Amino acid sequence: MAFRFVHSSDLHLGRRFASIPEAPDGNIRGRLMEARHASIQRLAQVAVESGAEHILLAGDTFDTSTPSASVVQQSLAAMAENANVQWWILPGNHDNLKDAEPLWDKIGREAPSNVHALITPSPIELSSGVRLLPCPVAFRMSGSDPTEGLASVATDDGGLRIGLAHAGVVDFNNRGANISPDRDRTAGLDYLALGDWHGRLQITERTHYSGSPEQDRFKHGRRGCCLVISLDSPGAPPFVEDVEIGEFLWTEDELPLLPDTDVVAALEDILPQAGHRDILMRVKATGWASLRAQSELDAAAAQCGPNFAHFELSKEHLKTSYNEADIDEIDKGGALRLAAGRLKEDAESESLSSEDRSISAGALARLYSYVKEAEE
Ligand SMILES: [Mn+2]
Repeated sequence: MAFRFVHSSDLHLGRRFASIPEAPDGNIRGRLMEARHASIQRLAQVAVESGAEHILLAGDTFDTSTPSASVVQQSLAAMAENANVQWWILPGNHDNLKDAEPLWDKIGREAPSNVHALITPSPIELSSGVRLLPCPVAFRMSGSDPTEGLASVATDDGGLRIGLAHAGVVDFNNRGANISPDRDRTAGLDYLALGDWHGRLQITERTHYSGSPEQDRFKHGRRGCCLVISLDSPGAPPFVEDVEIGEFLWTEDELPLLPDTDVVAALEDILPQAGHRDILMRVKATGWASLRAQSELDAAAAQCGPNFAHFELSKEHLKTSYNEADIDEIDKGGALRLAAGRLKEDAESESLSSEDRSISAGALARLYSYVKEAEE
């Protein structure tokens, strides 16, 4: 019978999401933290539904080396709820053995019987003929490949060998301590479960990053998932199933504009159909738009933004196309018109630096919107 387990990583329990601005009456940071905690229950549910008894967490289960007592205790209590599921927790770089020593001591003392901290690199028999080979991160910036010793870890009986480690393979973070991309082969592993990279990523047939079950940045473009791995027999290729369990979608979408684009319709076109409350969306406007179109776009963004968990419109890469009609709308004559004309000249000037040009362009766009607002 196949040996089946769940692979996840980078839960970052207790992360505070300080980079997400809190809405005045909102609680988005609280909801994001809560979703991280809830991923424990979701992982257990996937394990139960797929008939897996073991969940391997490939590092960074906790966001810091000193999580609060309530983050730790509530996490352990959530793991204890499904007594038939065994949790195997690997120290990662955020919660490495050295910096997080009190954390691992606490887990050692207080963990329920189905939660196991992998604080030594000794092989563990998960099931008859199935060995887990953990590579705990000893300290941050260790400078060496944490899986280096795996080839020499003998498991004499010719059973399954499952590696568990936390580091980059390609040089994600320039840490100079990356896992050799052929480690699965050189260490005779049936599967190598990795953490560190927060998006889902396959390295080889046998080497995978599950990614974080809840995303925390805009670059991955899909909800977080976990992996259900089935190993039929030693040497046979693993069967890997992605199970999407993330509550929040983080998405960055480009909004390409031309001077004649209907910006409101173009924005509506790229908005997701439903579920806005659980979506963090960043819209990156590019191309060209008139002052009028930019002001309409701002108004449309202000209108739809509150539907979302978080919404931001970036116009950093949007250039302004000027026409006399827009400048006329500011004023047909007088001081305002003079100021507008001067800003337009500077915004288009070849002799000014691009920074000065964009300051003038921004000021002109703001002047235009103030005038439009005052008219309303
Ligand atoms: Mn991480």
